[in-house]
Amino acid sequence: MKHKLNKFSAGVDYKDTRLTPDTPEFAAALQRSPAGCLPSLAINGERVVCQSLAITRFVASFTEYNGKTPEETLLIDMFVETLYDLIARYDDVVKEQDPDMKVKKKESAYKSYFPAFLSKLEMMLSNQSGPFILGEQMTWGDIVMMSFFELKQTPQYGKVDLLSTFPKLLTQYTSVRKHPGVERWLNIRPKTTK
Ligand SMILES: N[C@@H](CCC(=O)N[C@@H](CS)C(=O)NCC(=O)O)C(=O)O
Repeated sequence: MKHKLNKFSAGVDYKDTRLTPDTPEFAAALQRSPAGCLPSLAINGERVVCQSLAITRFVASFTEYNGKTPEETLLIDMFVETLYDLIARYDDVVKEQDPDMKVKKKESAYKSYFPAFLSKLEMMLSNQSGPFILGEQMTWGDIVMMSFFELKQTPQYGKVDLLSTFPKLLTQYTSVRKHPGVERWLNIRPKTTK
C-alpha cells in the first residue's frame, strides 16, 4: 500500500494491478519479479523491479516527498529503518505456527519492545518543528509509518491501538491522513478484506 499511496498522492502516473494469491497471474508475477516477491514495479511497463521500500524510495525521488538535501533524505531513512527494526523483531510472532504461543508472543511484544521502539520514534519526532519527519513537509517515510499503524488497526492484526500514549506519533498519523493527496487515495482505494 505504501508505494501505491506514495505514487498516487504525489501525482505520479501508474497503473495499479492487484493480484490474488494462488492464481496463475500471481504465480506469473512472482516469476517475473527479480527476487521472486511482490509488490513489483514495471518501469515504463518494461523493466520489472521489486522490494517495496526500494520502489517507494524510487517513486519518492521524483517528488517533493524525498527531502531536498542528502541530510533530509537521511533523516527519512533513519525513521524508516527504526520502524523496520521493530518489524524485523516482530517477525518471530508472524512466523509462530502454534496459535496459543502466537497470542502469548504477541501480548509480550506489545508490552515489552513495542513501547520501547515507539518511545524512540516519539522522541525522534519531538525534535522536529511540525507533525512530520521533516517538520511541515510530509515525506514518504511519514506515509510508511502511517501505513504500518493503520495495518495494526485492522481486524487481521488485532485492532491494536498503539498510538494513544504517543502524542507526536498520533499527530503524525492523523496529519498524514489529512494530507490532500493521501486523503484522496484513502477515499478511492479499492476495498480489501483486511
Ligand atoms: N522485502 C519484500 C517482501 C515482500 C513479500 O514478502 N511479499 C510477499 C507477498 S506480500 C511475497 O511475495 N510472497 C511470495 C509468495 O507469496 O510466494 C518487500 O518489502 O517487498
